[in-house]
Amino acid sequence: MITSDDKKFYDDNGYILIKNVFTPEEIAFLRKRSIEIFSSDEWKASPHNTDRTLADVYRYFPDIMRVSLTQKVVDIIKGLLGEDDVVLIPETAIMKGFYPTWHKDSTTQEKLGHTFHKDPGFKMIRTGIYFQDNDEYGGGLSVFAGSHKTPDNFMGKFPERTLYTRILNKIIPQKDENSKFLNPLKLKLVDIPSRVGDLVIFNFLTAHRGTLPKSQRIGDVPADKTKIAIFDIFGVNNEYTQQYVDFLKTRPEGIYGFARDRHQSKEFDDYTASLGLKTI
Ligand SMILES: O=C(O)CCC(=O)C(=O)O
Repeated sequence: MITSDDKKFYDDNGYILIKNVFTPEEIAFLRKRSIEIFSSDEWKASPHNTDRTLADVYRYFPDIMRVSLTQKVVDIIKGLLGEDDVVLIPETAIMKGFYPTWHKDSTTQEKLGHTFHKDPGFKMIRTGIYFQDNDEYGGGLSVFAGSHKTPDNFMGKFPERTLYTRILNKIIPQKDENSKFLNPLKLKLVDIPSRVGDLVIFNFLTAHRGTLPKSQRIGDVPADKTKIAIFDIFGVNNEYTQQYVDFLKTRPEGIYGFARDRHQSKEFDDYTASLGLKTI
């Protein structure tokens, strides 16, 4: 399913868009079900969730797992990693209304002094299934192509988006691509043009952000376009992936409580094993 051209594109650019991995009906189900969970008390199934973020989703919501985590997805990941012995990291999350700013997924650990992700043996990959198109309202992912091979330039203090910077940006548009701070090596900024049904895949070390609405005002996004997505992380079954999972357990943020306090689910264990995935 993954061709050598796909793998080369992913290895060179640090991301890839795989079209039509899911049917529109499957994504409609995931969107409707997520809204139902967030707008009822169901999100409280885990004490570590919030009404905008569900963590360790599959152990609590196997109906979601059976739609978003399929053999097709696992085969794509194994093809891109070039390995059959792959671990599903216990960090599956559904997020609603989130537009995180530029970062690498290794930025936090690097700020805390970890370096294991710099070893060539560190091979982790992230998937995003977006429950809406990436259009004028955002709803998908933006990346700096090739940034998985460059040093992390987000280690310093990040300039905040304030009313002043937004007004300035309206008068003299400052493109992120041209920012010396965000893009010192002048890499290509790609708003990945994902549509409902597509699978967005990016290297754990790729600089990325949630694509902003074109108006730059998140408040302008209509309710039926609210950004909702599910993210998974996979790693080659080796010591570096284990070190990442150990690091997760040390994260102080409330949402990371799931990593220390694992919910048990035989359905999850059996299902992931049937897909040929390891879990830690
Ligand atoms: O919200 C997105 O589109 C990207 C998510 C993200 O950047 C993250 O969770 O690290």
